[in-house]
This record gives sequence, C-alpha cells and structure tokens, in this order.
Amino acid sequence: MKSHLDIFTENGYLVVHDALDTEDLGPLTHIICDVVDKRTREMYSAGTIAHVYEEMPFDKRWYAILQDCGKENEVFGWHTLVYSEALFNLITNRKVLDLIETLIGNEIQFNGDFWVRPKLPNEKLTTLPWHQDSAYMPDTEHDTHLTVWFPLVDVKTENGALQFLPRSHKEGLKSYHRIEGEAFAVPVISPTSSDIDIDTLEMNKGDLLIFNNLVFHRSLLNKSGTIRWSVDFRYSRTGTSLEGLWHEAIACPVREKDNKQCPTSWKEWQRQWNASPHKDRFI
Ligand SMILES: O=C(O)CCC(=O)C(=O)O
Repeated sequence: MKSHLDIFTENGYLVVHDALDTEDLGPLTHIICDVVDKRTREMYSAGTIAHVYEEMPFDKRWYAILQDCGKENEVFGWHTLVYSEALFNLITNRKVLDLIETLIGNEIQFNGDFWVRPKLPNEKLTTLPWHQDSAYMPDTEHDTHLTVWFPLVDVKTENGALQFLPRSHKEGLKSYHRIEGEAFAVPVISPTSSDIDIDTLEMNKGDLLIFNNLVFHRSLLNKSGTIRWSVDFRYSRTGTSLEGLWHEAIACPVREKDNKQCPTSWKEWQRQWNASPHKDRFI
C-alpha cells in the first residue's frame, strides 16, 4: 500500500479522509457564524438589509444577506475577520501537524497565510482559474510550501470542488500573465488540453487536503444554492525563506524536532499579529 508521502510525492497533493472531527472544526465554524451575525446586525442597523435571517443555516445565511442588499463578497476570502484563538488552535492542531510531519519532517513553520473562503453560488470572484500557488507567492518555487485545505461543509462538484492535475508539479513553475477583467493571473499556456487529466476532489467536512506550491489546481464555479465554506493555511519546513511574502510577519514555528508541543503560544502569536502591518490590508 502506498504511503501518504508516496502519494503526495507522485501527485503533488493528498486527500486524507476523516482526518478531523467536530471538536477540531467546530470552534472556527462558531467564529465564522459570529462574524456573519455581527456583520448582519450592523447592516440591519444601517438599514442596508430588511431581515437578519437568523433562522438560516451556516451554508445559506451569508448568501441570503448579500442577496438582500444586492451585493457579492468584497474579497475572495476572509482574513482579519476570522483572526481568533480558534483559528490558531486549528493552525496548530496536533492531527494536522502529524500529517504535515509525514511529508516534510518534524520542524514545521506556519507561513502566516490563512483564509476562510465563503464561496457563493455563481460567484466569479471565488472561482479560481488553473494556477500553481507559487505564481502568487514570489520566489517560493524552489522550496516546498504546503497548503492545507479543509472543507467546512461537504464539497461536491456542484458546489465548487477543487480540481487538480496530478503530477503537474514535476514540471516547475510556468509563466503567468494578467488578463483584463480577471482577478487572478493565469498561465500563459493552458496546463491541460484534456479533461481526462483532471481529478475532481469531492470531500466531506472532516476530510483534509494537502498540496504543494507547484501543482496545478483550480476551483469550480459553485452551481448550488448554498455557500461552500472552506479554510486554508500554508506551512513549510522551519527556516524556509518567506522573504518578501506579505504574511512573513505572522509566520511562527509550530512544531520542533522530537516535541509534539507547539513552541508558539496563542499569546505570542497575538503579539506578532498586533505588531504586524498587514492586518489592516485585509478584511
Ligand atoms: O478554495 C478555493 O476555492 C481555492 C483555493 C486555492 O486555489 C488555493 O488555496 O490555492
């Protein structure tokens, strides 16, 4: 049987089913619900929306609110809004770090990059084109940077699953350009000419995906009537250069050699966050 490392090395990504449970994901989901509730009440008080949609479930409420006022998400992901101890606890979750350890060893740093993504029905902004993460992270292509991606609801093709091109990381970073009207740079040459190459990752809440910075992936349009909530973090081996990346200021070691105890505390990370200039750049 192939190990996690074998699969990851071969394909450039790895899905682990039932890696986390409600105890792991619940606190962050709670924070997101609180953010939605707070923003809703502010909009209601300002007269921007007619109802607070209190009865709506997690995968519908934010969409109902934006529809009420005729808006879409202002950005592709939430950052500062979800900054919390619950977020830090998921970033440093022992089960997550154990899995990462099988791929890059036991000296691990969190790169500082995190996003909660409310992917709305039929929304172009959150439908990412084929890309390699290094295309958006300058000078990272010679090192391994891992993205860990967790669905916070079950994700099927219909509500905007991620698609991957297995083994595409083996050919290095391709050239990218910007096309007018597109939010994200795209590869100059399309990375695939055939649907056969494409792996569509349908995943359930509790499953976890890890991929490297050179594998091609994209995010499908959400054709359902509900929100595809997900969260993603980035990690690398401790000492890997993060120079020039916007999130360097809030990077921190999360696992040291031969010690399962996270070397950074929430209090220390809070100090870094409070001193960091970038937090005011994102919502
Ligand atoms: O969550 C998504 O829809 C896209 C995520 C992605 O492409 C990334 O994190 O690089």
